[in-house]
Amino acid sequence: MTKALIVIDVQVDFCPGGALAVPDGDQVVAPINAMMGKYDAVLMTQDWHPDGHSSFASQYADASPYDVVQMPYGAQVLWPDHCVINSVGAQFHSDLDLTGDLILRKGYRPAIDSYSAFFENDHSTATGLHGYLQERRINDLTLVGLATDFCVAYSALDAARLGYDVTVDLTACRAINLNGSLDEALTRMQEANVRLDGALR
Ligand code: VGL
Ligand code: ZN
Repeated sequence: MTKALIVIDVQVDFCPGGALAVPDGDQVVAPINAMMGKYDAVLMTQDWHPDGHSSFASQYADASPYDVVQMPYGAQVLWPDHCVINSVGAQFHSDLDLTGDLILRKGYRPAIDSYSAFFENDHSTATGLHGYLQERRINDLTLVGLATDFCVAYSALDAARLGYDVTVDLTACRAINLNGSLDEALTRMQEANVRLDGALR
């Protein structure tokens, strides 16, 4: 069994003071750094949006952040501008250990958002991560990071669907929790046989 730790979006904009701050988002950094030595591979994702990305509420005349709109690929939450390519907010948290093998950027296509590390929000445009993991014979994934109910959950659900053995370590995750999104994400992950480790924070 080859095991990877996948660290999701531990970036300045998702931490307190950031543009899309996840409550206590910075609290994941210490536990994640402490976990890294226990895996054969450590991969990180980085939310990475061009200016004017279609998931930004600022792009619509009469929309506010956290409104939900219909995109050609389905429902999409509109967010405050965040993780803009090359901005400070898109950088990893400055205390995060970057001794990893791979940084995977996602969300860089203007017309489509990408929560999952595996597929964009149309659930069919691949990021290439599955091929990377297959070629390295990695079949056991532990996911941690931000946010539990969006990018962590979408990644975990896709990974389970692709046949990986998937664990989400809740002690090293924090949630946005928008209109029940956390409960829904936890239920969907349980139904998909994603192992939920540790107590919810
Ligand atoms: C995320 C909303 C928008 C996340 C990224 O990392 O969970 N959420 N972009
Ligand atoms: Zn984003």
